[in-house]
Amino acid sequence: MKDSIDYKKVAKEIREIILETTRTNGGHLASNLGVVELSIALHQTFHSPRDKIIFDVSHQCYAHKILTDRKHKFSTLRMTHGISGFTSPQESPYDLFFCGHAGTALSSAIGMAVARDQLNQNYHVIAVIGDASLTNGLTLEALNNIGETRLIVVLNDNGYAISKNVGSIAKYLNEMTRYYVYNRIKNFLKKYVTILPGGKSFIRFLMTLKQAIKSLLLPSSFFEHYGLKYIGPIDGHNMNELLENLEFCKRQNRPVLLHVKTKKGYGDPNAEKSPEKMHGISLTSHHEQSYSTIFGKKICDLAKQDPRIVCITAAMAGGTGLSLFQKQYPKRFFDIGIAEGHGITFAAGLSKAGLLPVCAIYSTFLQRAVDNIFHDIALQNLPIVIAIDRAGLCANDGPTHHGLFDIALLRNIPNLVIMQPKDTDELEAMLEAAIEFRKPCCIRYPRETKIVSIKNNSINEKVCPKICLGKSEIVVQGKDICLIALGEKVYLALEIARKLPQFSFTIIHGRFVKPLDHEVLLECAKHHLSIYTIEDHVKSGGFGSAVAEFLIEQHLPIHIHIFAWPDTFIPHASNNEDLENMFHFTVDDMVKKIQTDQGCMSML
Ligand SMILES: Cc1ncc(C[n+]2csc(CCOP(=O)(O)OP(=O)(O)O)c2C)c(N)n1
Repeated sequence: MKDSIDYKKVAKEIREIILETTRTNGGHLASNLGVVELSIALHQTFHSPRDKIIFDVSHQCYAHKILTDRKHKFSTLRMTHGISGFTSPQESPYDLFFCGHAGTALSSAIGMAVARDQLNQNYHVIAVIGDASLTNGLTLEALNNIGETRLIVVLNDNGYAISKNVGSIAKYLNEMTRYYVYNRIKNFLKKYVTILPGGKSFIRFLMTLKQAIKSLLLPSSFFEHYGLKYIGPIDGHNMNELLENLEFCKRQNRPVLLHVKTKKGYGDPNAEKSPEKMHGISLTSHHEQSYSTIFGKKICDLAKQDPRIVCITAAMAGGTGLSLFQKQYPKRFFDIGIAEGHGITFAAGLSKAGLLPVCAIYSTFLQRAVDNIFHDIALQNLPIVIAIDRAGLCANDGPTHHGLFDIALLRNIPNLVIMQPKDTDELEAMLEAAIEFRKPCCIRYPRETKIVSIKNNSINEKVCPKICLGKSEIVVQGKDICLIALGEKVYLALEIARKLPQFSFTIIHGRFVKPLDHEVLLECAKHHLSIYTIEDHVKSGGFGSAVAEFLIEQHLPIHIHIFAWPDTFIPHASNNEDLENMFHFTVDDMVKKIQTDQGCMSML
C-alpha cells in the first residue's frame, strides 16, 4: 500500500496549504515546512489516535492537522472560531494535549506509556520534540525518568530554536552527525558486500567489530546513558529512511530515540534562507513603535551609560526586541535557551556578583520561572529588572500564550515591584526608574499597542512626569466616579468618561500594582461613590483585586467593581477585538455596566 502512495505529491500539497494559509493567517511557517515528511511518515507508520503522537510545543503540528481530518478547515487557522495553531483536544481526538509551552512532550509521553502498561493496554506512545526543546529543564528531568518505559522519542533536529540553537547539547547534537556517515557506510556494506562471495561472513565479522568501531569513531551517546536506544541521525526529508526507521522503532520493546535531521523551512527558498525570520509569520508586524522595539532600543541606551547592564533572553531575542542589544553588546548578552527558570536564577548570580541583569521574557513563559523569582530574586532582594513582554491578550496564539496571569502569580511575593506603563514613553521612563530603584522590578507590557506614543501628547505629563516608587498618576480629577486603570487601559477609561458626560470622573493610571498607591486610593475612596478598576489580566489576583483588598480594610462606604478577564481560558481569535466582544470587555460594555450601577444606586 505504501508503495502506491506518491509521498512527494502529498508533501508538496501539504506545503502549498501551509504556505498559503500562513500568508493570510500568520503562524509558524518554517518549523512546519521542515516536518512535512516526518508527519506523513508518522501517520503512515502509526495508527493515531490509537497510537499517541505528542508534539512538543506543538507549533509544528500543521501537517499533522492537515493529515488528520482538518484539511478542509485549515484556512481558518488561528482565526476566530477557527482551528488552533497548536494541538487542541477540543478540536480533534488526534490532538492529545493543549500545548504551546516547550518541554512538556517527554514527561506527558512517559506518563501515558506508564499508564498504558499499568492498564495492560497496547499502543505506541511517540513524543516528537525539537532540538531546542530538548534542552529544556523539564525534558532533561523527564529523560532522567524514562527508565525502561517503552516509548519512542523522535528528535526533530533542525539546529534552530527560533534563532540558532545554543548551548552544549546543541554542540553535541552537531557532533552526532558523525553517526550519519557511519550509518551510510554500514548501509552501503550491508547492501553491496553481502552479494559478493564470502560477503556475508565478512559482514558478520564487521558487525562483531561494530561496537568497537562505534566507540572509536563516535561520541558516546548521551541518550544511551539515560537508557534509550539511539538510532540515527537519519535524513528527515527522505521518506524511505523515515519509514524504515520508524518501523524499526515500533518493533523495539524499550525506550528508543530516533534522531531525525531536518531543514527548517524545507521546500520554500525564503524560509530555508531565513528560518529565523520565517519561524513565525505575524499579521501585526513588529512596527517601530511596538513595546518590544522601544524596550530593545532603550535598554541599549541605558547600557551605554551603565556598563554593568547585561541582558538575558530564553531563546526569544527577536520577539523581545533584544536582537539590537545582542548586536551592540554581544559580550553582555546571554541567550540561555528555552530555560526561563535557569535564566532568572542565572540573573540572580550575575546580580549578586555586581552586574545589573535585565531579563526579557514573555508573560506566559515567565510562568515557568515563578519559583525562581520567589526564591532566587525576591527573597534575596536582588536588583534585577524583569521585562514581562506579551502581558495581556495574544489573540492568534490563544490560551497557551495570553499573558493574563503574571500579576496574580507575582504580586503576593514580598520585595517585588510590579508596574505597567500606559504607553511606550512611559515604558522608557519605567526602565530608567527600575534600574534606579535597586530592587527586583517587573515591568509588564502588551504585545500590541493601540496608542502610538506621541511625544507631548502623553496625558497629564505635568502631574507626575517622573516614575516615583509606588505612586500612581492622577490623569483627571473629578468627583462622582473614579476609574483606576492599569497600562493602556487608562485610554479606555478616558473614552468611558467621554461617553458618559453626565458624570464627573476621576481617572487614575495605577502605574504600580506593587507597591500600591494607598494614599491616592484612600483619597479616592473617601471622595467618590464608586471605584471601577480596569486591567488586561484575569480578575482573580489581579490589579483590581489588589485595590479591593486594600479598600475592604478601610471600612468606607464605597462601591467597587473590577473590569478584568474572567476565570476561564480565553481561546484564540483573529484579533483582540473579537475576544473583547466575545467576553463583553469593550468600552460599550463598561459604559453600560457603569450606567446600570449608577442608575441602581440613585434609586437607593
Ligand atoms: C517555555 C517556552 N519558552 C519559549 C517558547 C517560545 N518558542 C516557541 S517555538 C520555540 C523554538 C522551539 O525550537 P525547537 O523545539 O527546536 O523546534 P523548531 O521550531 O526548531 O522546530 C520557542 C523558543 C515556548 N513555546 N515555550
